[in-house]
Amino acid sequence: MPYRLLTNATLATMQDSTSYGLIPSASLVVESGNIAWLGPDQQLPGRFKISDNESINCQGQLVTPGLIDCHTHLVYGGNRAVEFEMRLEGASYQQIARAGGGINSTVRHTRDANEQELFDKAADRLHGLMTEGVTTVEIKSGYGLDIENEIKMLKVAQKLADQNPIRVKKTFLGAHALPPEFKADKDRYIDYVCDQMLPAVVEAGLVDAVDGFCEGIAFSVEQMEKVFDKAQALNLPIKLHAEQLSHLGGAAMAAMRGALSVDHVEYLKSQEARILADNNTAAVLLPGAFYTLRETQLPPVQALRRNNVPIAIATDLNPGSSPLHSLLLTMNMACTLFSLTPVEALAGVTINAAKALGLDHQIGSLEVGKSADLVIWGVDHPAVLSYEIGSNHCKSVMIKGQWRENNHQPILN
Ligand code: DI6
Ligand code: FE
Repeated sequence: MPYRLLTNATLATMQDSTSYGLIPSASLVVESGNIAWLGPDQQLPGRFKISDNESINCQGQLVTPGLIDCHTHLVYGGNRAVEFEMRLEGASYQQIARAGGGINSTVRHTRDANEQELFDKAADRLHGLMTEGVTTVEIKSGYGLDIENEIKMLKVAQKLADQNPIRVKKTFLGAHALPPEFKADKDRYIDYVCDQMLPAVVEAGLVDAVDGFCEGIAFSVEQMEKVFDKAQALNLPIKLHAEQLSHLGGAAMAAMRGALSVDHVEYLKSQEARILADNNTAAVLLPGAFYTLRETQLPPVQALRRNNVPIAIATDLNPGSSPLHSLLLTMNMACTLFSLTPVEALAGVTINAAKALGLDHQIGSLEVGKSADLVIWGVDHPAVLSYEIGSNHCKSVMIKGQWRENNHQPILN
């Protein structure tokens, strides 16, 4: 069977998150959608040199794993530009939320939109990410907040996956905000999430993981525990928006239950980093939300590093706290705002993002046996990806061994 062959590449293999794992003048062989061999050009085994193989000379350009945006809310109706104006006039994110705006304003617009309208807008956002070399994206529900509308959102996410050359992970975020029809009764809503919504979306086959928003303006640690009890009884992995605006202890609770990730974590205490490490829980940093909300509390990056917690970064693409549509810009922001190194930023959107989705056996690094999801970049060093602001050097993208046409098929030679 013919192979696909890349030669003369600068591979950033990202096999561990502490170095690029650079191999200059390297070859990479793709067979049946997976990486069959990689290493220095001179060591390429003779059996891969046969003439009917597709062979591409990368001319020294950088090749990385496909990028992974492991935390987005990219299916939603309307936008929150007016709230952006309100915040600039002095209102806080929490004040706007308490006055019925915020997440609930997007819930109204999402409930009003039909599936096609949601799909068309979300497809535009997704295509924007894809042009930057994103080959895997996580998409959360959480703006429907009832069975019909959460299913509508998750179906849109599924349709995006079916109609685009991208891997999509769908996360149920029913415990995102209290919808107005539940008045002030958060406990009653959590019972509805556990007893009715979650079983219904799982029955529809639309859920890969379960998330929640553990915060003063959302749900308590105890309420999230109820949701996780139910999720884990259904054998679903869990993750949590935790310690974003204040410290409630949700991150430690989720980690002790083996959560894939805890996300935001600006207010995580340094001593809690160990709990994440002990449970193999990734910390997903979201500099877009930090920036948009003009947060000043930095996540405890030193403690995360010291404890070898996998650090991922993501856009958090959403209409309220992070209208950020670029994963490359997110890498730059993670470096400048959170002092991540460019190695950590690239690991944050490859191997560690794969860990945050429970997919690191399959994607996230250039490694024999993993899916051939990769990007050819017109740069000579991987740090350029984090260093430049607003550029996009993505030249060609391969997913599951296939060149993605709208990301240009490389010229054969
Ligand atoms: N934290 C976030 O960053 C998003 N959800 C959450 O729980 C924000 C969602 C929004 O403001 O619409
Ligand atoms: Fe989020």
